[in-house]
Amino acid sequence: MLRVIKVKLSVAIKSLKLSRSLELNDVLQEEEIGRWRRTHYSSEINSSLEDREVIIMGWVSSKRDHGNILFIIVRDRYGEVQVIAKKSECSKLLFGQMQQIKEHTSLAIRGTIRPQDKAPNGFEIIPLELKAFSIARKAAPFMTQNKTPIGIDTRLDLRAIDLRRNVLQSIFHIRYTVLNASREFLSRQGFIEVNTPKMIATATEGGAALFPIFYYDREAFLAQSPQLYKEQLTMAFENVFEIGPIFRAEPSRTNRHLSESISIDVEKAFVDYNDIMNLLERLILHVLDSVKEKNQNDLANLDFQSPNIELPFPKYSYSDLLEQLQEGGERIAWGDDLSPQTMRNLPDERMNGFYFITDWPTSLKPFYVKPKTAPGSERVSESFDLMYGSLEISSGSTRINRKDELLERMKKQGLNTQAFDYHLKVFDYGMPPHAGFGVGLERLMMAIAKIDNIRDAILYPRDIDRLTP
Ligand code: AMO
Repeated sequence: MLRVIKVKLSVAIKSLKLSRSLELNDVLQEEEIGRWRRTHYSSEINSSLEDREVIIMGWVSSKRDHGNILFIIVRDRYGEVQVIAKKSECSKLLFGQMQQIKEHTSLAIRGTIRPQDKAPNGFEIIPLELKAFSIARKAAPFMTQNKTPIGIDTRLDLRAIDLRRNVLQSIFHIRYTVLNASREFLSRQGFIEVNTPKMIATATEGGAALFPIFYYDREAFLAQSPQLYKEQLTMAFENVFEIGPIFRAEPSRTNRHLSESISIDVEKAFVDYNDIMNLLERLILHVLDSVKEKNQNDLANLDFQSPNIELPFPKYSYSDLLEQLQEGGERIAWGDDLSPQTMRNLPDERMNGFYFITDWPTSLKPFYVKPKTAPGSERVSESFDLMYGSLEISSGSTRINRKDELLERMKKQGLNTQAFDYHLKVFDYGMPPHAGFGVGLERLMMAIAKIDNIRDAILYPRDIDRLTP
């Protein structure tokens, strides 16, 4: 009891001392931006600005208090800058305000530039005036600098703050390059970008993984892929691509599945799956080259060398891989799917890079995938998966372009063909031979930026347990 009273008394004395040393208007207050504007980003602070006055804006990413000297690191979108406040150099008011700043506070600092070898960029700011826009109310459960912080769920609960971390900044800068490079490559190859409906009437990739929604008085679904629309669009535009969301009601909790993901979907007329594998590997090469060119610092931040690749990628047929696996002791039969666990047992060193698995059993592929046409070979399809180690990055195929064949395949898979009337009817008007693929953007990011959990390759992941933030 006595101890409790002592502690309470010392807290009261401390706060009395603090309130005495801080006059009322010394207390750090939140202010409006008013007429203040940033004059320089952190990355723009260099020797040409020595002794000049600047205004920087950003967030406090760390603070060190040595009594008479305070070091504050301010982060903006391009990096960090050090602000140093010495009691002997600052007004009493400013030093007092600087003392009260907490990590994550958003603020502006007006100050002069001075060289400092130990500071980021070799310069630091001597503050003259401070404006706090939004004072951090709490200490965040993780630091901006941490590379391997606490559990992913705690981070995801405060995702916008988590995204200030250097590692994630780098991942999403790389992702932006991947998106731009994909658009650039496909546009140059004569593809046009399209946007297809995301509220749809029928499943495309098998019924199990659908999200049903209310569509006025009818049932509808969130699109599992733009598959049928991109195929139809080859009738009008020949070469199309779409970068958009796909929705999969995945019941499993894995590090490689999301309920909402972004796919890079491509469809091309008058070609088959061999041409499309060639296009896909050139797309991957262009994306990797762009990342190496534009994101050197980000890759260094992630401590990762992007894979060096050579074209063409190795191709292994499903049947050959199966044989290898069986020889290695796997109990697996022709027609079984190749799970990531099974794939990890492949003896081949080459499996550590990109490679194709081709010619899958027709029974394992969706109804639109074209079986081989040589007599007796229909149980094998003109299809492929692009793999990176044991991770599937993309799948694609030649598609069926004749209505009667498509109807037959749908019936074999037990689909209600009437529900697909809207799709089947266009096949009466000259559907060209065509082929295409879909790349999972987040899966590709896992390969390019060595991300272990797919949730870190997307800003706000959706999975069976998470619908917020
Ligand atoms: P598939 O169903 O294989 O094929 O999907 C294509 C690619 O999308 C990614 N992907 C996923 N990524 C994260 N979480 C998921 N739940 C998820 N599901 C799929 C994978 C996968 O390789 N219409 C065909 C493509 C085509 O033939 O054009 C399709 O959707 O990287």
